[in-house]
Amino acid sequence: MSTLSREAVAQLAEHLENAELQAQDVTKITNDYPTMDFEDAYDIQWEIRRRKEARGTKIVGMKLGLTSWAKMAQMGVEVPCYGFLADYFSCANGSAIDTSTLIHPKVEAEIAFVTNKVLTGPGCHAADVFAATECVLPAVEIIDSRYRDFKFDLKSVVADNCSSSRFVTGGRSLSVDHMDLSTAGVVLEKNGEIVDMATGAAVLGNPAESVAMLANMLAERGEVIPAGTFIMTGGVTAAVAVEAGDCISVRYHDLGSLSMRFV
Ligand code: OOG
Ligand code: MG
Repeated sequence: MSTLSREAVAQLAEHLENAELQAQDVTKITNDYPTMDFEDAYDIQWEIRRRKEARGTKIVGMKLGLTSWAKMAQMGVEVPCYGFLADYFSCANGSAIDTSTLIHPKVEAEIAFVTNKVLTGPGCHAADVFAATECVLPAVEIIDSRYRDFKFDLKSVVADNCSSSRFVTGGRSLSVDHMDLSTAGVVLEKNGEIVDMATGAAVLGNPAESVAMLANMLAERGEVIPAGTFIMTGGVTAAVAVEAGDCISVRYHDLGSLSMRFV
């Protein structure tokens, strides 16, 4: 049940999108709208998406956030969320990422899926996801909360498209039946030093569960995951802050590696 008027949703979407486009942080929106609910929060996110599409931006995928204990503990939020990926979020493997367009970026190592059949909730589960997966591939997300000092609650972060900002993918793609995603290791390096590591099981036991969760959450709004969707399943480790001058490299078991530098 939403509590905000259409005008308030439109105004908050504009406010948060401007914060993103101008790389200017803002205070969390629940400070001013303490009674807003989750439906309001997703209404704001979908309105930001509508604003971008109206300007010609293409939506190139979806992401889940807060799907590992490492991330939930880091952010103090214990429920996963989803967001969308816009075309200009995508950066090539090995590229230089301009920090002047960002507020306070952090990187996360993730495992991504590409679907080849529509996935529909409620009741979508990991086996449905395996049966609808074209391939899995490595991804690094660069998150950049629009909220001051990354301080938010779940409703505020949902409205802010779950801090989505940039992502890098590439490496090597594999079919899901050629690997065990739960034991697939990931090693995250910053400036040549290992800063964290994890396996795919960090994400809900198996990252396929994260894709199923997306289908089930979208069903609440009458939406599905179309065939051919690129989906990032959420950081396997805590996110690592980066600034201009930093180099990040992530090595994945069987999926190759991804790297980027921040300028
Ligand atoms: C929210 C987004 C989290 C992930 O992979 O867990 C996320 C945040 O931590 O700012 O993208
Ligand atoms: Mg993420």
